[in-house]
Amino acid sequence: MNTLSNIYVAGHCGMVGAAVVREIVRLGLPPPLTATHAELDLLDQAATRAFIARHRPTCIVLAAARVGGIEANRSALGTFLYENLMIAANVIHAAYEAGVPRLLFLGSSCIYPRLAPQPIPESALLTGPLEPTNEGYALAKIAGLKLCQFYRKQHGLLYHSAMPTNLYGTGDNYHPEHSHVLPSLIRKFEAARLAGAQEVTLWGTGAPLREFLHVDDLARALMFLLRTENPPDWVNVGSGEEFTIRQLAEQVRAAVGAAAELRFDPSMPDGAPRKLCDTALIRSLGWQPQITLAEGLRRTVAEYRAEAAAGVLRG
Ligand code: GFB
Repeated sequence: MNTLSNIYVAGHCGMVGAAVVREIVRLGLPPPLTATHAELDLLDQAATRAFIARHRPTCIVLAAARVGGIEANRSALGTFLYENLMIAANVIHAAYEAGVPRLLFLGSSCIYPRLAPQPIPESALLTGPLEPTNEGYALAKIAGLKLCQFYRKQHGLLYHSAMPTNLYGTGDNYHPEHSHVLPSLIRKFEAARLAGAQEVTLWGTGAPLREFLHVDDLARALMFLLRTENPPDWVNVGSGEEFTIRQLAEQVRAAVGAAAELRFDPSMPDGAPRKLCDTALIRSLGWQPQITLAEGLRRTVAEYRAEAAAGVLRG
């Protein structure tokens, strides 16, 4: 069976899901099956089972999730655990019951221990304590990854996972408190540029290191994995380039064309000291990132300005 003939993209309105839909179209594949949150609440097990049983997709990309940056996670650990656990359990189990032959589950590099060896290999999973600021999200993503791995073994279904590093790009969330660091810095520096502000306040110390991958590179990796005959149970996806938060802020400031000085608020959390993904495995399969941070920032700042001008910024 051609498992790419009827792909259900769960979470198609989100940054990752929308990028996957664009990649499916770019590849000339049949238009994917989608359902908005209003049409289908993935927290509702019965509705999720009924939808998947009715449509019987040949493949599911499970990109739907409750996501957010460090403050969103830290302030709602229970919500991030519950909602991501339910989404994973409902969709993965409904896929199994409907005999969906392939499913690709999206996790995150935060599933690895806070002090995992760097770069972090896939084998570091469950070898140490998690980063407290996103423990809820991480536990839910670990459970989803394991459910796919166990159903693959128990039922012979090709359910596998991808663990991306910090993502940014088209359709990102720019909420002042709940967004991830890169979109937050774009919003802060653009506001400073427009207001002629002399200073931008950032969280933490600026010392932690983060790796960033443009969401279009991730979408290419996901469709690459779906065309890989025997993919790993889980595989890291990253750019291999890391920067301190301070270095990132300097690059965002330059991309925006702001002049404001950086000020750091150490009362806000730093989170994990470093989260560089070891991507030797996916590279050995044949995937490579294509979008540098400089090019990605140039595109994303332009998209941010267009969305702000059109009044359609998310978050
Ligand atoms: O992307 P982020 O919010 O989350 O990055 P994580 C947080 C880092 O950026 C911390 C610093 O070191 C913050 O102190 N930072 C500086 C800021 N200024 C800001 C700001 O204005 N906004 C934000 N958000 N951060 C996330 C997990 O961890 O990684 C998610 O919480 C997910 O669940 C994601 O796994 C990939 O990178 O720390």
